[in-house]
Amino acid sequence: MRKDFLWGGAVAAHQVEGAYREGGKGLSIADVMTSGSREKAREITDGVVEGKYYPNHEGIRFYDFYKEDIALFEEMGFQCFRTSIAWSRIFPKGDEETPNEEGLKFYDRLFDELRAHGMEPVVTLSHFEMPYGLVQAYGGWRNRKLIGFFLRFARTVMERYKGKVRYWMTFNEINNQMILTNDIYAFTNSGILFEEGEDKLKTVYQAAHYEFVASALAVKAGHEIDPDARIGCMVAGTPVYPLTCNPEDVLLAMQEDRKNLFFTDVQVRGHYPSYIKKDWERRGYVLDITQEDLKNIREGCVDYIGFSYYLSSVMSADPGKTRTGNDLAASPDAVENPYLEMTPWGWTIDPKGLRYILNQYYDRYEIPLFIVENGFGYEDSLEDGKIHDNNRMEYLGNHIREMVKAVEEDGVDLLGYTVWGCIDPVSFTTGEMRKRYGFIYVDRDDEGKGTYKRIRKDSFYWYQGVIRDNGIRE
Ligand code: BGP
Repeated sequence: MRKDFLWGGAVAAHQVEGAYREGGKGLSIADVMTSGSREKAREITDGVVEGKYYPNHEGIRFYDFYKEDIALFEEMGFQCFRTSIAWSRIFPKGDEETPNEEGLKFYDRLFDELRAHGMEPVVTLSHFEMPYGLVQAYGGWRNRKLIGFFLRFARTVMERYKGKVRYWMTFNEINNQMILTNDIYAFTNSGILFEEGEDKLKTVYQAAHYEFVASALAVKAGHEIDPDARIGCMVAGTPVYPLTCNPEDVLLAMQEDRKNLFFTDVQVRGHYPSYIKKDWERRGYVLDITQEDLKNIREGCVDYIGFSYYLSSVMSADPGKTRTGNDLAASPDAVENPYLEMTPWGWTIDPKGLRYILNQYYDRYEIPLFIVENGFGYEDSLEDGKIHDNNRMEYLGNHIREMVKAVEEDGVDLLGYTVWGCIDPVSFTTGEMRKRYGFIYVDRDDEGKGTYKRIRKDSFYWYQGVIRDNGIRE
């Protein structure tokens, strides 16, 4: 592992901060999503509706408790901490000309606190929490105007936190919106609410294009503002395997994989790959793409690839095979992997897939990588004030071993590893609290009841040791 390898944890503003109306904050898209469950999808409401329950409004009150939480992270030995800046704290509706000073001050305090405790902030600009005002007034990222609003936001925070924040990422899991089997991802990625009969794929391609331009402009601006800044993209890293060695399956898996790789291809290499141009041609799509856009994309390549890793998927060309029905698989053709177990939320557990994808990215792009999310969502139980989360330690341990092999045996250049939800956050896909990820338990349930007390789980002490040893090797 490199000497300056960054061990730490990750969250996103909307899943932990709460205080959704404090300090001049505007509504974000996460503020209009109700809670859901494994069985029932979260509902997107038209503004905040009386009588409905919105778990992100309170989060885990990180806005109030960040100092004591950071002290706990320090105790674990974190060298970095990944979070996002809630765009709607800085530009409450999204299209204002001047930023909200109170919002900026909150992140000054947060980043100062992290630095004072020896942690490098790793910051995502847009993590599923754009201002809801941009959805209402502009239709989200279906509108080109969003590029300007995003760039104003990016410049504002990059200038303000110059010297405090060195690691940035532009759009969280930008490739999620290709999952068209569930409309929620177009909303959380891009603030898009589909209309009846709309060609969803075309809309998503267009939104992604505007985001590519916005991301590239932010990378260019960030480098001008602070030559020391390292600015990455962020994708959901999902390896795609063929079910069999039947060439039909292999080809299908490759095509499916391109739905993910397309995003890194553009953001790392700075141009659209030919397979995407052919896809548009075949479908008769003529998108709003200017020569200047293409120039900006070319000039705004990212410095590193940040990615999340949770699961892998499998493709089969055989219509007789049962489809998973898992809405996280981008394709309705995804089938179950007979070799892998799943979490109670139906996510495959595949540590080797992490080594696989680290190598896949590094072979293809040869730029540094950063695992900015990996974690185990589980319903922990509290016994006599303790949480014995052995399965989390096993899950993370197995992934860390594969990560170390990718670096030390395969030669992948990896900047760091941050465990998702290092302190129990509100789940993104279901809005639940019971799907817990943390090393630190937060006393809050799915109805929002609880004391918000923080309790160290067994994994807290375990991760402390992993960081001390700089990995696991046996
Ligand atoms: C990723 C998101 C996170 C996060 C994580 C776990 O998709 O970037 O915001 O929450 O997945 O997902 P969930 O919370 O739904 O279990």
